[in-house]
Amino acid sequence: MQIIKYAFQQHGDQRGQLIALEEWKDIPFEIKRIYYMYNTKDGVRRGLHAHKSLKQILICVSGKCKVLLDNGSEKKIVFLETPYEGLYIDNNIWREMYDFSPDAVLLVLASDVYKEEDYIRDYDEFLDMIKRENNEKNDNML
Ligand code: T46
Repeated sequence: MQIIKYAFQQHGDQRGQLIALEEWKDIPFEIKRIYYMYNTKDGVRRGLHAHKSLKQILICVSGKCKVLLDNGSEKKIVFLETPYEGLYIDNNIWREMYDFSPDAVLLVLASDVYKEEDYIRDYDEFLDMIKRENNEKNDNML
C-alpha cells in the first residue's frame, strides 16, 4: 500500500510560520468539509471504520498522533507530528487514529459533507467489500 503524504509549502518569516491550502492545488479534491478533534483522552482509539467514497487529508496541526491504515491485505502505521504534512486517505481504507499527545489537534479536510451511509463500521463487512471490488476488477479484466 502506498502512503501518500503531502509536504505543504511553509510561508515562514521572522514572525513564524503560515500554511495556506487551496483545493485542487494543494489538496487533490474539492474541500466540502473541515473538522478537527482535540482533547482526545489518553488510550483512546478513534476512527475504526472505512469510507465507501470519501477522500480526506489529515493534518496534525498541533501535537502528534499515529494513524493505522489498512487496505484489507496490508496495514501500515503513519506518524503525524508536524503541521506542514498531510496524510491522504483514499476511500476503501480502514483507519484508526491513536496515541494522541495531550496537545494534539487533528484537522481533517474532507471531499464531501457528513454522510453516515458512507461509513463502513464493521471490519468483516469492510473485508467483504474489498473482496467484492477485487473480484469485479478481475472480471472486468477478463
Ligand atoms: C474519519 C476520521 C479520520 C458529525 O456530526 N459531523 C462530522 O462531520 C463528523 C466527522 C462527525 N460528526 C459526529 C458523529 C459522531 O457523533 O461527531 C461524532 C464523532 O464522530 P466519529 O465517531 O465518526 O469520529 P472519528 O474520530 O471516529 O472519525 C472521524 C470521521 O468521522 C471519519 O470520517 O475518517 O475521523
